[in-house]
Amino acid sequence: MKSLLEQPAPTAPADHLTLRRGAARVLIDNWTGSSTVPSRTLYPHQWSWDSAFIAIGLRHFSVRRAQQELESLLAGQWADGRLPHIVFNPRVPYGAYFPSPDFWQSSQAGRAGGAPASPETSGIVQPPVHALAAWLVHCSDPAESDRRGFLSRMYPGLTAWHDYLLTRRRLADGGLAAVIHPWEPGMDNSPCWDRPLARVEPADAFRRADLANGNPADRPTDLDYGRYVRLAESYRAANYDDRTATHRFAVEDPAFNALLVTSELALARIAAHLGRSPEPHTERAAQLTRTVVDRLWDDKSGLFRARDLVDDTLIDERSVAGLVPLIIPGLPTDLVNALVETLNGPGFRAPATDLVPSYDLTGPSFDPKRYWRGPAWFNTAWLIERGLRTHGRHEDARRLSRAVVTEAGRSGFAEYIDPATGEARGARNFSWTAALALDLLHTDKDTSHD
Ligand code: 2M8
Repeated sequence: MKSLLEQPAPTAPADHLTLRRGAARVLIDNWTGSSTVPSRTLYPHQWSWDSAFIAIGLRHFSVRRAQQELESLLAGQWADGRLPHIVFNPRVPYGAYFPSPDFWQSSQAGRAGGAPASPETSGIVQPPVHALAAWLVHCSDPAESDRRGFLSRMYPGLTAWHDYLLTRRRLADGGLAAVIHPWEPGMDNSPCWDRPLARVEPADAFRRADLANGNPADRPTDLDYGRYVRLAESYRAANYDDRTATHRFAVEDPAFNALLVTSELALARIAAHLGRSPEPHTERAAQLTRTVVDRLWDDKSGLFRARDLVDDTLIDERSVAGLVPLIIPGLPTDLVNALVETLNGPGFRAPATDLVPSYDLTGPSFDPKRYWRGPAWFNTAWLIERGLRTHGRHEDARRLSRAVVTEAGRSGFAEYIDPATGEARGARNFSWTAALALDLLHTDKDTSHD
C-alpha cells in the first residue's frame, strides 16, 4: 500500500494502472481507521450510501477494509432498523460539519427508536444500497467472506433496515418507502424538491460549515438550507418517531425505491448463500417492482418521476433519479426501451463528457454547476451503467463506463462535474468517485455482476 501512497493522483487522462493507483490513493487517504470519509474537507464523518459505494471499490484492493466499512456503518444502526445517514466520528470537532451531533442528539432524542448510546448519528436515512454492496463485497472473495462470517453477521441488520423502510416509511397505503427530508434520497437540492420544499418555513438560526470548504456557487442556497434545518428540527422534536411525526415533506423517490428492489434481490442471494429461503426477498422485490411502475412511471416524460405524498401527485421535473430504475432486473421491456431512449435523448445525453446530468439539460431549472441541479455525478452513472448491463445494453454500458473512468481521472476524482465541459466541481479526491471508477476498471474481469 505504501507504494500506492507514493504515487500522485492523476489529474489528466492516464492509463488504467495510473488511474487505479490514483483511485486507491484517494481511498487510502480518506480512510479513518474503521471507515472512509466522503471528503476530508467537506464531509468529515461516515455517510451511509457513500460507504456502500466506497465498499464496492475498496473490495478490489482490500476485502477486509470493504467489510469493515459496512460493519462500522451498521454499528450506528438503530433498534427500529433505521440505518442513519451519518455516523459521526467522535474525534472530529463539532464545528467541522453542520448539522453536528449536538444538533441531531440521537442518543437522547432517538431513544424511542433505539438509537445507540454511541456512536452519535443523524436521525434520517439515505438510499438502501447496502445489501447490494455487501453481496458484491462477498463475491470479490467468497472464501474470506465465509471464513469471517461476513454475510451471516450482515444479514440480520440488513433485513431489519429494509423492514424499517417498508413498515415505518410506507406512508401511503399500498405505497413505496417514502423519504421525509431532501437529504434522504441523497440528491439534496434537486429541482424535484423545489415544490414540496416551498411549503416549509425556513429556520433562521443556524451556522453552515459547508461554505467554509465548498464554493457557494456549487452549494445549496441559504433559503434551501434553512428549510432542510427546519425539517430536521421538527423530526427531532417528534423524537424521530415515524408513527407520530407529521411530515411536511413526504415523497416516494424512484431511485431510492429502485435501490431497495435491487438490494432486496441481493438479500435473496445472501439468504440463499446462508441456506435460508430467498423467496420472501424475491417476492418483495417483485411486488415493489410492480408498485414502482404503477405509482411512478410517467409515459409522457419517458422516465420515472417522484410522487409528492402531501398532494398525491407526480412532481413535474425530470431528474436522473427517474433513470436509475433501469437497475431493476424485472422492469418491463417497453419501459427499458423508453428509459434508454430518454438517456440518449437531448435531456440526458451530455456529448462532451458522456456522463449523465443530474437534471434534464433542457429543463427550466438546469444549472451546470450547482450540486444536484444539473452536474453529472459518478454514483448515478455507475448505477445506470449497471442497469444497462442488466438489460443487455452492453454498448451503451461500455460508453458510460469509459466516461466514468476518464472523467474521474481527468477531474482529480471530483465530487461532480459540469456535464457539458467536464469541469470539476465540488470536493476533489472524493471517495465514491474513486471507488466506483476503480470498480469499473475491474468490471471486465468481474463475475459478480450477473
Ligand atoms: C451530500 O449531502 C450532505 C448531506 O447529507 C451535504 O450536502 O452536506 C449529498 O451529495 C449526499 O448524497 C452525500 O451522501 C453527502 C456526502 O457525500 O453529501
